[in-house]
Amino acid sequence: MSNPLPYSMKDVHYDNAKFRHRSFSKVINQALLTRKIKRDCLSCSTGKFLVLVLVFGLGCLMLTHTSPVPSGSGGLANDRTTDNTDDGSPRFNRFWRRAPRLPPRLSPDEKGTQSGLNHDHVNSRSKWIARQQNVKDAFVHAWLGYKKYAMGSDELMPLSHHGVDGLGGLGATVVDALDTAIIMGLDDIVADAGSWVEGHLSEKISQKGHVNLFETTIRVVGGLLSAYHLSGGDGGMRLTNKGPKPLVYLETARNLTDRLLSAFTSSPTPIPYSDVVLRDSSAHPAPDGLSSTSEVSTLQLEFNYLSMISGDKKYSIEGMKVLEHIKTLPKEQGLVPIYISPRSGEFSGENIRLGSRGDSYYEYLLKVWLQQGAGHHGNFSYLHDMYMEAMKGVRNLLVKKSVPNGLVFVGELPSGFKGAFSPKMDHLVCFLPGTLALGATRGMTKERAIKENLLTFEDLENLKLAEELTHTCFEMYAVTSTGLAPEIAYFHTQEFSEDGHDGGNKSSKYVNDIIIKPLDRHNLLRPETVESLFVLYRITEDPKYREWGWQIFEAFERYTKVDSGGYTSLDDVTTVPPHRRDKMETFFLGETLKYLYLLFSDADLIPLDKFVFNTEAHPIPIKGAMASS
Ligand code: DMJ
Repeated sequence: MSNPLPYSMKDVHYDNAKFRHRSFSKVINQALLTRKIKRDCLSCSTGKFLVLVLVFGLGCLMLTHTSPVPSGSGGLANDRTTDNTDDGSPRFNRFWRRAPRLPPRLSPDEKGTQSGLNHDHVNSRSKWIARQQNVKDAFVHAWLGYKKYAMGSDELMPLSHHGVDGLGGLGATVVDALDTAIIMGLDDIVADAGSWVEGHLSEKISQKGHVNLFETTIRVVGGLLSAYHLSGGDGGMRLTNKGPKPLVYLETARNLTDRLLSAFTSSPTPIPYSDVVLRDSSAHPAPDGLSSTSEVSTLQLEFNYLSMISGDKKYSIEGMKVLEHIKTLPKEQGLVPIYISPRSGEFSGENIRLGSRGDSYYEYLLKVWLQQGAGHHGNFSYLHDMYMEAMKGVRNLLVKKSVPNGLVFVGELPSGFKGAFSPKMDHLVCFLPGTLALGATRGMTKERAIKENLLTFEDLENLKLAEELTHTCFEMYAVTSTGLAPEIAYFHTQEFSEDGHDGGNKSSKYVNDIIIKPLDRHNLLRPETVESLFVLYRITEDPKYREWGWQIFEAFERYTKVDSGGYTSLDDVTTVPPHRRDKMETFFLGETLKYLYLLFSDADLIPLDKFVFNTEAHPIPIKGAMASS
């Protein structure tokens, strides 16, 4: 049996006429032939001169030119070294056995990547540009449905063609969508939304009743502040010329936040009440007297930035008092109960989770610290300490693996540390991988952070957990019949299992790992998983996150798009076709489509080392970072 030729020998016979050697005799023959053909021309003295120059030039070329044969190329490289003199100049005898000019030699692996590198790069870039355009088209479709049937209402009911005020009646979809339209370069929508804000929002603010402090801050104040920055407000950047003057956004945000401040000033402790009546700037606690821990601690990015651009410190002072107060409260490994009392200032109950009412407490510990320049401005390091301690608590107390296939998930402690562990994970928890990755590298790529030796052991642990949890969050989509995640999933563990409640996609490897109970099967078009895919892609540069995002986007297109305009929530993601609810949440435009668009964009569009996204995906500049751009 003959041995196959080693790779280097096969490569010598590379057959490409472009690179083939022409012998010296061939060159002379060809010159004489040319001379014969051109005899007439030779009769003129210019012609003779040109032929002489040609022959002389060719001779010089043969003497001086060396083929760029890379080292390690077997026989050919040896030929070249023996042909060279000590000082590297070629000998005359190289004429007769000079190596053919070969293309650069590549190992089989390199061949796979490099030979098609540019081509693949161009192909892949145009693929993502096209997919990004699909997301933009989806946003336009969502906006046009809202504009046609619900302009000025908080949300669109896309099936019944109505608007509904589920958030107090401040036109929340307009403001939530505005900065997404700016980022996507959709000038017509920016003009529409901007002129609605200028013409109607202040009046609504002065007339409306009840609003929730947290929802109004993250969606409306946050949206206005981002629109202010992205339209050139504080001189940072200007992505649009459309809409009103940026000052309109700032003044509207101030008018609204001045009223929201009553939630702080009416409370006997630094913990604000949950609700505000806008028209008379009064505030009161929720019926049970309690505020959500995540709600009172998810106002500070917005209030700090408003203080910065307005020059009025009162917003920042009130907001930061909450975090300074929570710093003093007892915690177990940094984890906190999901309720807090504005009356006593203490946590209430023992329920611990990173889903609803707990989630963005952990997110803002990190992001407020990042916003303040990660310790470069003022003394905010206590926030980072609280964040790191809490993440250690998450790893120690809440992270487990499913059976049979070992998906890593974050469960809950509904009765506190001494009570039983529940393998329940809200879709809301899928914000966590993005936050963990951001916290580990502070927005730079993993490659650079590792090269510059910037990651501690704990950062690496958090990054690893981020990658594992992002996978789990993606599988919460892939395991269902529609390819869309349920609102809540349970994980099959040694202690917990429940038959007959799988996601419906029997070809998923994880169909027995993830349990979806009948009451948890709805999908509200939520953003958390695509948010984490975006952050993980920016940080790891692993294209799988983009592919997963595209798969999720396609499922939204297939099952939630409403022909007459808009997208709708679903009742049950495990059955096809899914029964549709009649509601398009504002965060579908404010967050879900924005994160998908950014997932498919270049990394210099809203870079993670210059902006933090508030919990509603409104980008806010990091203090001091814009100056270095
Ligand atoms: C959004 O309003 C915010 O992301 C909030 O922090 C959690 N819930 C929704 C989206 O799911």
